[in-house]
Amino acid sequence: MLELYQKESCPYCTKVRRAMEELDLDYLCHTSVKGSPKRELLTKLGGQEMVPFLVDTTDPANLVMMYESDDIIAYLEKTYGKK
Ligand SMILES: N[C@@H](CCC(=O)N[C@@H](CS)C(=O)NCC(=O)O)C(=O)O
Repeated sequence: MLELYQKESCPYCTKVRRAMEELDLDYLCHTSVKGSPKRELLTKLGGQEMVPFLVDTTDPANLVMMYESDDIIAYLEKTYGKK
């Protein structure tokens, strides 16, 4: 499963959401505003208090977690784009 920690007002998050829409990907969206429990969880998971943050649990043996919108989009296109 793909999980995206994001917030609506963040342009980098918008860019990632659009890419996911274009790739027709289903994902769990965690809206994580400052001070919220989801923000705390994201900081605990990734080590930085920053969105967007992607978690891909599709292969439990190879959990993928990443920040940086461009890196996230490149990963999604490479992993889930048309071959
Ligand atoms: N280079 C990063 C920039 C991400 C970024 O600046 N995110 C801002 C929100 S737009 C952020 O997380 N700021 C700290 C915060 O909201 O707590 C990317 O492309 O993903």
